[in-house]
Amino acid sequence: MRLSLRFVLPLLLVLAAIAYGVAPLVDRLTLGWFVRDLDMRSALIANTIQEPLQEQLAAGRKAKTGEFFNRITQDERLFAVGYCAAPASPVLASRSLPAQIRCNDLERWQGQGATAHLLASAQGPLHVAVKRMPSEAAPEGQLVLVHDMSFVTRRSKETQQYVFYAFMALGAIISLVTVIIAQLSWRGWMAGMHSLLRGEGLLRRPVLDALPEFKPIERDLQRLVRELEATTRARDESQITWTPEALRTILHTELRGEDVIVVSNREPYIHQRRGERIEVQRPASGLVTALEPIMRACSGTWVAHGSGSADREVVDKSDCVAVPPESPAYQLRRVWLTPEEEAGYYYGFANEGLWPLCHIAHVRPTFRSGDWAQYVAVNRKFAQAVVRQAKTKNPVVLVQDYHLALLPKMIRDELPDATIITFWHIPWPNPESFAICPWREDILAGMLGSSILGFHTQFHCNNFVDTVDRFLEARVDRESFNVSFGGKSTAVQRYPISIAWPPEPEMMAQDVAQCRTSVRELNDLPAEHKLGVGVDRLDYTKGIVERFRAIEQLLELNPHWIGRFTFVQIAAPTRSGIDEYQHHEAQVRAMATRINTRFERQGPPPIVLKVEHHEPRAVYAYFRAADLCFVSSLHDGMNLVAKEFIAARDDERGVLVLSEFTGAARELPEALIVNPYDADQCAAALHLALTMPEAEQRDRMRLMRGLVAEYNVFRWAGRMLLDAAAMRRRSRLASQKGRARL
Ligand code: ADQ
Repeated sequence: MRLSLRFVLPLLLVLAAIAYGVAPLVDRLTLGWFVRDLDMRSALIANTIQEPLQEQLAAGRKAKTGEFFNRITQDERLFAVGYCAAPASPVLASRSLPAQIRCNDLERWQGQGATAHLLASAQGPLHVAVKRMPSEAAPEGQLVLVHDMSFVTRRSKETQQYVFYAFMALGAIISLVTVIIAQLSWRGWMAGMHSLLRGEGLLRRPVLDALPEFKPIERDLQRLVRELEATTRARDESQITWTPEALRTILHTELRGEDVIVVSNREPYIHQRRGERIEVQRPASGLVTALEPIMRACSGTWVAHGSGSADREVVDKSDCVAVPPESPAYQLRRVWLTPEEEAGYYYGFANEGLWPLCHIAHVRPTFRSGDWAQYVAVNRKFAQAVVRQAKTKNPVVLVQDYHLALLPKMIRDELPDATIITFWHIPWPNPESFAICPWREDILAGMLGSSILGFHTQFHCNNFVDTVDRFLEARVDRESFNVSFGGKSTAVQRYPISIAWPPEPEMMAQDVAQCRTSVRELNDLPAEHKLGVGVDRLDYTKGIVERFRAIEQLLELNPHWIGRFTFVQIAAPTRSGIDEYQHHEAQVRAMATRINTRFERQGPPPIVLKVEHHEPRAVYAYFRAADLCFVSSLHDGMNLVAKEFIAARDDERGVLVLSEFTGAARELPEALIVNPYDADQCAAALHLALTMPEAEQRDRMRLMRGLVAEYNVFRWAGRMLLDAAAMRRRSRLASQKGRARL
């Protein structure tokens, strides 16, 4: 638009100037034509009246001649007529003959050129023509015919106007045509650039389509591009250092200009009211760390539940707020939930139903139809928000977790061309366990609205595919791990999540020796006291009870450690509105008290339980201060705490004791892998950890650090985006082939 104005306005101005410049030229030209016309007219009149006039003159009827002249000047154009018998005689004329015309001065009207015949008068310009009219009585007789030329001035004005309007119309037409051509070629150029960037530029060229002789060249070029692409990708992926920058590059090269939307229950920024002030909180979450670089790079939209007390105060009229607050880069679109919706959807169906169902942690899932109804309604609310936020008909939508299982299908129904990547952060159980869900088919169908469905481990992918095979009329391809259902295909893939690497410098600011000292002082422990840590949400799936049982067993089997070893359990309160979580917290507290009471006589307590949220920096200080970290989840999709502990140990010391039922155990065989239900085995692993030589600690830690560095969270997000981009390219190619066949 701006471009058009920049072009059109100057063009119109230039044309207007030309129109004004051209007008006098046109005037001069038309004047010449009119003078010639009037000359001819005068000659015609002279010829016509010659005979009657000479008769009257011969008869000597001068008065009658005057009347005759007056009569013929009634003609609209003929202004006056006069007759000179000789240069010295008086003029015999109609009443209107201007006084400047005298018989002794007639030569002045007989010169060459248009202006020689012009006479200015009060009535306007007059044209004077002198015609010879000899007779026997007056051989020098001359007839003067004066025509009114004011109509020339009127016409000249009209002509000027017409010329001006004609140029303006011409300018408008030229501008319009130019703007249309410019727009079309700009769009075509942009489309060409986009398709080139997507590696299909050569396919879209209508010229190549139209000329069959170019087909073989086109095919060769396509093959070359594909080969280049494949080798570059293979090389890139093995050589890529996965950083936020690498993620941005992928977005710019593979998904340039695409509309990217993230949807999760939890929001990346929470606005809380603290008296007069509004505070912005950033939940400590691996998910936010992984997805924020994507959002920043593509200025996308993140749709999430607005849960902060001041969230409504900062949004605009479409419920959006630009974040991060310090340098806004993308939109956070908040979805509002009523207390009933939150109770049914979040606490009810998601956390009392799906969470225990998928974790198989021996807590019975509770399924209520009221909760299910809220779950469906809230998923629909999120879907509507996504559809409303979509800027194109084929956005890339990243759906997060078990709160939004129905969302993929709901989005697919509205935006059939969207690329929907769903990531399931928790485990997927075997078909027998999943079968107890009364709405199992709806959940599966909802998830199969995804283009790509991701789990942390191959084991969870297998379980999901088995479950679909058991309960839906779907075609399952076990070689490619593709599920076809309802005419759409879903790729089921493994994308192990991780943490940001390297960790933020702020986390490592205090050196390990300082951390060891300060953490021990803070907990009243002697300087050389052995320290173990556990960091979890206070959730029954994390195996905190089993962990304490293992510590008790350690002290029972190796009393040497009583008073010499303390385990600090940092437990963030979570979902405390749910009965099961309240019972669990009470059980954990009671157990810590019982074990501490049992071993209290001999120095510091074996367990320090801190039921509170800690800032990431404080959590890292504990990781760096500890001799071991114990992760004893009964079932865990991945478990990021294990990876954070490894990241925190740049001194290459410390031992990780890790439950075999975590996704992390499949990637970290150098940890001491345990069955958390086997207290003896866990106690033995704790003893091994506390006595492990430093060299062995270093060897194990080095290997694990290498792995976490390489398979970090940016790789997790990047792999999904690369697969989505490839899927989009394939489907575009397929639709072009389809068109070509038609
Ligand atoms: P979670 O069940 O929440 O995540 P986890 O992967 O261990 O489990 O992540 C917990 C995060 O919270 C870690 O970053 C940890 O540092 C932090 N945290 C825990 N307790 C804390 C405390 N007291 N104070 C401060 N921070 C604390 C779900 C799945 C996992 C999966 C992740 C990511 O259950 O299996 O690994 O999603 O997909």
